[in-house]
Amino acid sequence: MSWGGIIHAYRDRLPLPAAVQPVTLFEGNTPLLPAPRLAAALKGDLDLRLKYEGLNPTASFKDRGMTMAITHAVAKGAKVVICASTGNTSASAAAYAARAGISSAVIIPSGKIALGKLTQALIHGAKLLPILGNFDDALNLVRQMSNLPGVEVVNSINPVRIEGQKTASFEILEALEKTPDFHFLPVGNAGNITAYWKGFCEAIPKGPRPRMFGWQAAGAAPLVDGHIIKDPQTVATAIRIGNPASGPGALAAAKESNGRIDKVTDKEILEAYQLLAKTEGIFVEPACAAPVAGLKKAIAAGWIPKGSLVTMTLTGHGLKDPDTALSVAAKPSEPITPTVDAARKALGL
Ligand code: AN7
Repeated sequence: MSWGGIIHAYRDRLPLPAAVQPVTLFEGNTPLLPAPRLAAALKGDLDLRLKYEGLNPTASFKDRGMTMAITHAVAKGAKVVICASTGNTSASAAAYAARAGISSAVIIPSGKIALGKLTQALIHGAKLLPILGNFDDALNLVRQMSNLPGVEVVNSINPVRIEGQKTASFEILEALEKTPDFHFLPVGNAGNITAYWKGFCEAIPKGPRPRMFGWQAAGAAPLVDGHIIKDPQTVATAIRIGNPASGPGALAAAKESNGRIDKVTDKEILEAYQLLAKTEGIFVEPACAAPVAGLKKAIAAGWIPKGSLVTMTLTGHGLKDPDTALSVAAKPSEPITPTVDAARKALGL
């Protein structure tokens, strides 16, 4: 069967008006890659599989929820979709709105959006509104604008977003034909961990289900620290969020699954980011490295029994944030005259 997107694949498990035509870019159906070299580098005796969501149409997991949100918005007759975003939601909303022939407006924290995400929103024709504030301030503004006529909010406070994102859990279970012991993923506004847990609960009604391990950045870890963070800071701008809208869903997922929400430092995130790229050939944006760093911490702490099957979501592609990649990678050498001698000398061959 050819792939036609998550609504086509899972329509019977998604809430949709009967006759509606999906707005889709054929999102989903992302690979679940074995990662033995990364597992070994983390000193873990485990079977690690990476759900590479950076291979969605706009290069992040947001497309699963956005096909649902834009399909609903069009069915309701919305003319404009609006969202607050740390970048990926805005890129996805802009693309799916273009696909549907409606307009989009995105409210972003000024100066804190990765270059690729900003580029995507602009090329798809979104109205981009930077604010003097962070993501939490942007979401607060969007909530206050949600009753304007013809406007539909497509943040994950819109419950159909969560519905779309839960399909990643279905795909993991189908690919493995068994249940992972653990599932690791980053946590920002906490919609995705809420969605994965919903997906696992629906697909495995009687259990046992994966233990959910969600990871925040240490400078933006309200769910670990137990209070709102007024001025969240992290190199992982995607998860620079101090007051997550779906916080209760994340805490419930961790509690009900006997999992945990924990944090890792920016230093640990940047180390894990490079390790993943170098050991497995998989390039992600910094937020995705939070669960990689988290797995290292969990293995060292003895939380992962030998032989465990661990799945991990890599939420966005590395090309989203070239600036961070260039800031940590080795610099190219100076230009040479193109002779074998000069090339051998420069390359040490
Ligand atoms: C790559 O785009 O919040 O815990 O506005 O872009 O569901 O918020 C992005 C979040 C993880 C966290 N990884 O997911 C936005 C936004 C990447 C992300 C998260 C985001 P949630």
